[in-house]
Amino acid sequence: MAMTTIAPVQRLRLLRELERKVLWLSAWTVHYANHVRPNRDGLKVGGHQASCASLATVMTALYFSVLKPEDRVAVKPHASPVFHAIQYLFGHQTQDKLERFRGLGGAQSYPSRTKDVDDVDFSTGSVGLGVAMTLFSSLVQDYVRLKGLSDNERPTGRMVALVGDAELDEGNIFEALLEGWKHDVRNLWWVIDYNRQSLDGVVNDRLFGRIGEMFELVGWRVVTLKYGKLLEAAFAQPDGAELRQWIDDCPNSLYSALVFKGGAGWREALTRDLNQHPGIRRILEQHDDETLHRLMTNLAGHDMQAVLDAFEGVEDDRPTCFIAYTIKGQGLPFAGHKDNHSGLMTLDQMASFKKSMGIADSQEWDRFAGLSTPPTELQAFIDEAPFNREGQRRTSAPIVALPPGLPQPKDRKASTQEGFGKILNAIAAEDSELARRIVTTSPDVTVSTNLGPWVNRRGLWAHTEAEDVFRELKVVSAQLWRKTPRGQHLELGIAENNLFIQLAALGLSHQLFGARLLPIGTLYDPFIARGLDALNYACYQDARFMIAATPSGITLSPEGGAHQSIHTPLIGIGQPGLLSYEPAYVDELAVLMRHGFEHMQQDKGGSVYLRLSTRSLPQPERTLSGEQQADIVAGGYWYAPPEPGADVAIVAMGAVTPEAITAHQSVVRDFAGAGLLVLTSPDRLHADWLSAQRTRGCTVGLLERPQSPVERLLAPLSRDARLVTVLDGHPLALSWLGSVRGQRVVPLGVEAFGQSGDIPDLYRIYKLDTAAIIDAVARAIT
Ligand SMILES: Cc1ncc(C[n+]2csc(CCOP(=O)(O)OP(=O)(O)O)c2C)c(N)n1
Ligand SMILES: [Mg+2]
Repeated sequence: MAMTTIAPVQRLRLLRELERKVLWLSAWTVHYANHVRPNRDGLKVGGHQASCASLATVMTALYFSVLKPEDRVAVKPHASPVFHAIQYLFGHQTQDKLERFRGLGGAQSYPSRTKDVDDVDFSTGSVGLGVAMTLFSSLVQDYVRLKGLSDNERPTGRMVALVGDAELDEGNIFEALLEGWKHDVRNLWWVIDYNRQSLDGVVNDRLFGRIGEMFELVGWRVVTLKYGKLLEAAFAQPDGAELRQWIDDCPNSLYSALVFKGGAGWREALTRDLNQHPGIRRILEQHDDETLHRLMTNLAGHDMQAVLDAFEGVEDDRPTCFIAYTIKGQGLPFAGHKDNHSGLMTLDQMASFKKSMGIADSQEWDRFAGLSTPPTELQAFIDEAPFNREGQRRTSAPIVALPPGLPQPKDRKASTQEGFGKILNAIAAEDSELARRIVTTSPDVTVSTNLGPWVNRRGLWAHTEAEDVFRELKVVSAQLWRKTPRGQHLELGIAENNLFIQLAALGLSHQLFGARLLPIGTLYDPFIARGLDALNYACYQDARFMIAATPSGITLSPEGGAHQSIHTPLIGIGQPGLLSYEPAYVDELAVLMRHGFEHMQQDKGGSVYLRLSTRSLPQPERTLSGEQQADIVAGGYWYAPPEPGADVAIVAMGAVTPEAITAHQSVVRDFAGAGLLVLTSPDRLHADWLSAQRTRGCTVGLLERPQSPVERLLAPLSRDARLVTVLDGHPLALSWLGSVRGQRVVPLGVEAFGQSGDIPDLYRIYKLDTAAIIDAVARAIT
């Protein structure tokens, strides 16, 4: 489409008009949901009119003029209505969905990639995470470009975060900043909405005095948008410097309170403090209360020209932090009041606001009502917005073909963690599409989670080449840490939040940058909890990745209680978007990793969690049939099938399987026909069981009643058979099995913090050893 150039003055006028409309639509959307739409349950619907107002200028400037199609944006959660209003003006959002804001099927409370229809790049909601997401996405953009995996004809995009000032209290932002600095991150814009207010109150002044310095410390450019053009002009008047000083010194809380009080309040305060300066007296005389209020609230974050100048002044790829001084609720009746965070305009306030916006009844959703520019001119300007020039911005990428099976190490004894390292090492040795698309990352536990061999072959990723100094100096080491733009491992510092956000960004590369990646992250299983919100965030956005969490459970023994994971199997079951497996043997792991790579690429797939162990187990001598492989993927198989109608079975998962095997050998002497069931995924079994129940619910009366894998597995046992379940993790992960057919369960597992010890001691005191399993069988029977 031919781009018409528009005169700066005209552009400014049109943007100011649109800013008004964006402010109106966002406030109206929230108002409609709370006061106009019928309320059936008496709950406050909410929405954040004040938090929206503070970003109306910045977002109008960005979306209608500054952003390019290749840019990707994380919008602070509470500016969701502003985002939806802008998309509505673009024609990407419907009135119907705005009317249902925060209602079922309506525009989402916080921008959502998966639930909103209007081109959300990054979901937000849990403050801080969306901000870091832009940083890690920028690294991913460079990763795929430097490898030629994306369309390199396209310009590099800027990753933009619109950040609430209180978000900077979240530690994960600073973890990300440090990591970004280490990796020489570029093309990153963080625009801080410095409205000096958070949820409960006023943001700490002392903290913000330091924020700019923190960014500069890690190489960022800091652009402060403090005073708008009106105030700048006043400062140029005689004694104007006094006025500047007064505002500079004004504590956040006083400034906010005066914003709320308005012209009379400003006059009183300025008269009290600065009346001795003739220049100030003149300024006060020249302004009535209304214009004085406009002057004193003319912060640069609400001054369209100042905002445009700031954004357009940055042309290089250096990460830039814009600190935009704004006012929470700017332009709304409760501007500045510290309680306005979740405050809503009253009916009266809305009526006068509506009037001031020039909007008549029933014109509330009109795209151009109340504006003085002809609609055709505004529409033409909107249509020309560079952001939409290429239409659909979300990309897609073909699926990476997988071999029928992954390489299988043939050790007689091995742990699943070793197996994981060897499988990846064998993949790394191949020149395959699979090998090219895998990218690994780890928070300083690359070697101790067995990723070392993969990294040795495939190299560390960096923007520029850097030799391994140890190698150059001929110091012998098993690890070859050569950094290159071709490298396929992103080494992170120890911060599990960063790991999961990095995985989220890598795992969305097909939709963000048109390049399919198969990301694998490794960490110690207990530290999933450390990054759990970020993991949840990654899954919420439907990012696709694999995590190998190892070591796990009390089986890591000598490492002690601080490193033992107990409830991670429950996280595996409870976390949507994450399919979790805990294989006992390496051949199972190879099947599951292949399935994982497939699952990660399917439309209705998701991410994969492998809970692995460092315990070396004798490996079964077997070649898995197709049926066995399918069972392993479905969640479990009979290691020793029961006789039909058997009264007892042992059910084991993961590292404790050898104890279950020995116990089973003993149990069958007394209970001929007792079975041993090995589970690989209670998560999958449980989900498929519930889903089958739901399907049956709506097909009652049909002859064919679908049975889920767990129902089929337990079917050979007698109705009142006893199950002894055992895993190195919380017993609840398997105890639900009793509900499937009403069979009684004696669940073994770990319920308390662990301690150092060797496996025999720990399995004994936590009752996971052979004797405990036999004993549990005896108890189950009596
Ligand atoms: C991790 C997390 N903790 C708490 C919240 C609840 N919460 C939402 S917004 C907010 C403060 C927002 O202040 P700020 O970032 O300054 O945004 P503003 O509304 O002022 O634009 C809080 C505490 C959240 N969304 N996420
Ligand atoms: Mg704030």
